[in-house]
Amino acid sequence: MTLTLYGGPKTRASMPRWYMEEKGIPYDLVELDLRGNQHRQPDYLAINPFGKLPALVDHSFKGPDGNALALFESGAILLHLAEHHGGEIEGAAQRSLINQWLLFANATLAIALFVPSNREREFPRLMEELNRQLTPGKPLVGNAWGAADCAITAYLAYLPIFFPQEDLSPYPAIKALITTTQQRPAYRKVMGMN
Ligand SMILES: N[C@@H](CCC(=O)N[C@@H](CS)C(=O)NCC(=O)O)C(=O)O
Repeated sequence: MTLTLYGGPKTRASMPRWYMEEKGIPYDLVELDLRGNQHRQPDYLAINPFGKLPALVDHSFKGPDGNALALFESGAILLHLAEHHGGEIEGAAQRSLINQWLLFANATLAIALFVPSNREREFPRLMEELNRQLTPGKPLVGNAWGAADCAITAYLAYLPIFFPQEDLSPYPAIKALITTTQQRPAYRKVMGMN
């Protein structure tokens, strides 16, 4: 298989895995047991020296050491998949916009959701604007569901899981997106909901 994803249940590996499932991109999945410290073993550190999940090995590219290209960071992995396997990128502007949403998801949205000191300050403001930006059924970039949708939606769909007490009724577009996402077969498969 050309692509090997290193992941584990309830990790950010679900983002690139969901993307590959939606796009019908074949991949091998290697699940590491975080509790068993498998992500800190030398064979995995050779792939991601920071010992974090996910990582992707793409055998169709060579890395700087001459071996198959190994990538870490879910956003970088998603952009690579979008560009080289998802057939998503039609030009420089589209690549930049996808990159913008991937960085927003991982560097801004994730922190507003999961870092408690930022949550109070940032959460309502970001949610209000995201609610305006999201139109049910309309991709964030381009004409088809893609990497930007995958990253933003993956975080939003964590809301009912991690913060079930949060009232999402002020954000109807986000609520609708979460509901339709939970019905997508690829999402259900990756999240173990079947
Ligand atoms: N910014 C990174 C975060 C990676 C990350 O923190 N992964 C967690 C799982 S979701 C992990 O590997 N934790 C184990 C550890 O840090 O020891 C990404 O998006 O890939």
